[in-house]
Amino acid sequence: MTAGPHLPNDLQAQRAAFHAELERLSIMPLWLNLGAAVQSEPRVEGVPHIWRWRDIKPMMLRGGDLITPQEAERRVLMLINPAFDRKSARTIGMIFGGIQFLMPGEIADSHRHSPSAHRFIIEGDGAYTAVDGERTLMRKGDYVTTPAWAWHDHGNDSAQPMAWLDGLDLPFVNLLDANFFEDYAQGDHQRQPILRESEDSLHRWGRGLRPAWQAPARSDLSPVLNYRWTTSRDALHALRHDAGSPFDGIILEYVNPLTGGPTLPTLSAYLQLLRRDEHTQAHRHTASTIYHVAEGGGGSRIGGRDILWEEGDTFVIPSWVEHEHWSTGGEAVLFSYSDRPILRAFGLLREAASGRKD
Ligand code: GTQ
Ligand code: FE2
Repeated sequence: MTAGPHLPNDLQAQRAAFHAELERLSIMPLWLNLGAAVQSEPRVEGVPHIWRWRDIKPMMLRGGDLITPQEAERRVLMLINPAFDRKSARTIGMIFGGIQFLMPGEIADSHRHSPSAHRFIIEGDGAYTAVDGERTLMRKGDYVTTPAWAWHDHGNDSAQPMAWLDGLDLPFVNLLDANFFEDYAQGDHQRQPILRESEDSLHRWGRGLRPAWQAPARSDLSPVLNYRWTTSRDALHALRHDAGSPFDGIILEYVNPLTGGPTLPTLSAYLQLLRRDEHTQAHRHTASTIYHVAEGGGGSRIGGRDILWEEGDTFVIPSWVEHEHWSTGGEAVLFSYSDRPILRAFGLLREAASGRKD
């Protein structure tokens, strides 16, 4: 396998010539790059990282003065893993995270694309997102879905800046060379018409009852537009006396009510409560995760390094890196999302508790 110095000189020379000729034919011998094909476990390029809200917030306000959403298409501060190409639109694994913000009175025009998106509201109260003819007013802590190829636009009719964490499956879609985009703009119309009452999708599909006269448009996407913070948080606290997961505490997955599965084909999202003095056990899995601190503070030991976080911070845990979480000085609530459905669909999901003995 290796062309070591113990080889006769003529064989070494013949191999080198052979490899050079192959390369001119765009052919590589597997034995020169065996690691590209087989690895005893993932060699993960992305690194654990935290983006702090105290760094992001002032940049967001400056960005608000410097560029309009129209010029930007979407005014988003992309969170790019330090180990990745600046132009990769990749935060970790097969997922992207970015901070989008709208100043009072601003709108972001309608468009649609083949990547799937969802959002978790960080700050502000009352900007809207419209998706496929329904508009929802967003509040801090809401979780909003934007399925692939759905028309969507955002607008801030409130008096405060509005910021949210965007999650998209951009690295996956780009890897598959399947990224399509379309502008809605039709003459003077930069925004799609609103065809349904606010909360329509919630009443129709999100209450444990469904309209018996109507079949859902499709079942592989959640028909619920906005999973309200008050509802999610109430559910979390209602279950607070359960043992929960040893690795995640009380953790709830946002689900597609039609299937019980993830809200989007490529993204799963969670809300988790770390109770006072809770310290979870370490584990690792092949799903890559982006965390956002919704409430409180604490820390995570990720690959042996402690990252301390507080409300508004966003951090990532790469595939197959051991991690554990704890709350500090009270309770903490973490929102997170991962590429788990992709791994699961292809039989690539692995999970293992840490071998650590306490
Ligand atoms: O809000 O429509 O962060 O299309 C990246 C691409 C947000 C959006 C992003 C997008 C959007
Ligand atoms: Fe979009």
